[in-house]
Amino acid sequence: MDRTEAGRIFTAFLAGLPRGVQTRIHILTDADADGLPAAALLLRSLNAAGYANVTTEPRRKFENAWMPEVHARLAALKPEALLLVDLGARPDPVLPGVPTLLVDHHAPFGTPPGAVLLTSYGTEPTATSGLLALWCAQSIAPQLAHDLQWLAGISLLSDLGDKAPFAELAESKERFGTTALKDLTVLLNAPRRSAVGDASVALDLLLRADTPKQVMKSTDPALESLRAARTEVSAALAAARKTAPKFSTKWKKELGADMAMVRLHTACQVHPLIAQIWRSQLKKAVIFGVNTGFRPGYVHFSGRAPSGINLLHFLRAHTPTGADGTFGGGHDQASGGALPTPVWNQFARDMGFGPEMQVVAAEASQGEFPLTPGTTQMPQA
Ligand SMILES: [Mn+2]
Repeated sequence: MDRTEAGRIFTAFLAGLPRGVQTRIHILTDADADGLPAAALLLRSLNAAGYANVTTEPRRKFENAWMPEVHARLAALKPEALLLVDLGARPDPVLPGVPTLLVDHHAPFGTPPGAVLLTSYGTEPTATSGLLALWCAQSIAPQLAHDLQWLAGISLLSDLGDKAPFAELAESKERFGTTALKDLTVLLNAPRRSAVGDASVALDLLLRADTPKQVMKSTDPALESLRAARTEVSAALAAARKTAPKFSTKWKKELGADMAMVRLHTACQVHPLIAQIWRSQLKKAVIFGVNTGFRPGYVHFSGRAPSGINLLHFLRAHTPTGADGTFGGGHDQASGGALPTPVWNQFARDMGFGPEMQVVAAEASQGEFPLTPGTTQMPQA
């Protein structure tokens, strides 16, 4: 997958749309600082190329692109084409009969029937969704893609870090300023990690922003909202960092490493950050952030593995009965899942952990679970 190939797939998909530039296109994207700039690049370049009816929204807390309640919300918008961005790829249908393009870089489980998968998975280095979106944008609106090149830089910083092996990151830093790019990346990632977990403010900001410096200097109230989310997440992270990991050697032979788990209880999505922080200290172990307070009735966990250890394959080989199709998604060295509490308890035992990783009913049902005003609570199934 490269720029030419991405542009070819994207323009071929657009050429097949039922009503040309009048087609109602909806973009559902991941809520992180890869998915958000990717969606902004796609929507703004489509607009610049004459597509007048394009809308977008970020995935909400707990959501993935294969939940019936998500499909119902998407269907209510009556889209004539659907773009799923940075959300993984699974073989199950999304909106049957609606032309669907998936733009993604995670290890796919499959492709929905009739959908087109534009993925960088399998190409090294692996382009982020934001970089794929830049390549798509370049194929239909080159001037705008040039002006908004920094959106791809943010996606690279967010998913691959400062050393991302893509010339596009160096170009972003050179043209738009390293500090502003980094500061904005941190802020864009905050809302989806907050207890409410709604990143629409961050996405809206990217739909009107010209440059990262202009955004960081602005008095836009959206920026204040991102800063408040950042403060909330920092506090949750500081609390979670106080807990020490527990270890299991049970799967050392098959996995190639010891396993460690750090347990935390917060409505904020900081379990991936905890895994990342401990990874740098436990260089030879697979480390999981295990969050018992993220979603009522569930345990969410996020793992990081040393290079050479394929955590994704290990998890897929040990998928427990009762897991949904998101278990073992992500990347070879960054994978995890969400399990109903009883399924988690069995899984934690199977992984060789004792009572310290068991979640009892009373604890599972307590905790802080604020809901976004105007949204409905997710089903507990
Ligand atoms: Mn991504």
